[in-house]
Amino acid sequence: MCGEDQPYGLVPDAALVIDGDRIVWIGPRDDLPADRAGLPDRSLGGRLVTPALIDCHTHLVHGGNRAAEFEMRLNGASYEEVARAGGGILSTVTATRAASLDDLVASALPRLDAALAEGVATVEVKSGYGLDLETELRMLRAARRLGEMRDVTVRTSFLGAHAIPPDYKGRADAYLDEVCVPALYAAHAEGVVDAVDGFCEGIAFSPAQIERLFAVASVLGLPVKLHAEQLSNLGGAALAARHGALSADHLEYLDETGVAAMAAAGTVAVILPGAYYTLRETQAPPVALLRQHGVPMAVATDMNPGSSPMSSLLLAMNMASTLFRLTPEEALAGVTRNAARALGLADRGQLAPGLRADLAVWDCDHPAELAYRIGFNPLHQRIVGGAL
Ligand code: DI6
Ligand code: FE
Repeated sequence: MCGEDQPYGLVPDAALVIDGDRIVWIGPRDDLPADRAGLPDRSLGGRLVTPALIDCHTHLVHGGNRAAEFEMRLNGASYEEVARAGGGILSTVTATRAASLDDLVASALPRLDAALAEGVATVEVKSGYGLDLETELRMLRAARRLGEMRDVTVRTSFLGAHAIPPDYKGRADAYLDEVCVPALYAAHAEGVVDAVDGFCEGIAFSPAQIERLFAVASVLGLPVKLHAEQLSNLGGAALAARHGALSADHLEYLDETGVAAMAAAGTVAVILPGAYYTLRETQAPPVALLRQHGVPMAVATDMNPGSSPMSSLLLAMNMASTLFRLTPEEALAGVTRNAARALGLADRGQLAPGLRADLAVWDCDHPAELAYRIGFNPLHQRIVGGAL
């Protein structure tokens, strides 16, 4: 079992007591309090148990796919060139606008199931491929519907500030005022949004525009997070930190000023090696600086049709270790404890009394195996809210 203190918080020959959907006791089996000893018990066969995994950054609801753009890039075009040519995010916008709620749910379900099969029990899903009020809402409703169809907690982030739609080309401020902000109000009124996200980048929204969006989030009492410093350094992470952001995500071009601002604000660094890998980025996020400043690091898939068509969180752990030099222990904390924090969820991500009994049971001898293997899924079973 993986609890808190030791490396990985590993407790050999452990017992864990669950009451309802909560963990009520965890420790060495020999220390099990006498009043617990008589409870009906179930052996997990000496297997490794961790908190169920949390994928804290995905775009798993979207229409269509971008295999054709993948081919373009292999023929020499860069991600930014594809985006400027009207491809990229905007081609997914076209496909998503054309998709019904049922279509969006049906196409996302196999991707969600792939995540669950790897022990995921909490997943964040973003809007951001609608860029009009109706489609942004439809994406968020689809995400919520997925959460009703499966044993998983779905957290939704409003990402209306993901790209500028063609009819607002060159008029990002007008898009924010006329579409994005009204859509956010509508999503909030409908109760389908847990956080507000944005893409702060030369090909998307400026820091000043993100700041305006975050001011609205603050009025609505919604926490914020930000795609920051993915392709260039605009100071997005420091901006996010100033607004008390739950997380700043990507961060390849983050500098030490940004790292320090995140550390001071307690903002989680979500690193997304799938996008780094897919875009063949060469600048890695400043992991050593993040570590040195004590910024908690989370790891996620960024599961999206363009820059990270990857549904495997276990693979993201491996890539975070091999490409970014996270230790396997950091990678595991990145998909459990720190991922929970990146979503503002204090009730999960660790094995401790009082927390949700969301567990993953693995056919592994040691937790390092989770980040070590490539393309192999050692999950034995998921236990979600105490239920097998
Ligand atoms: N950065 C990303 O990596 C994704 N969104 C973003 O802001 C990419 C989305 C896409 O290419 O469809
Ligand atoms: Fe993303």
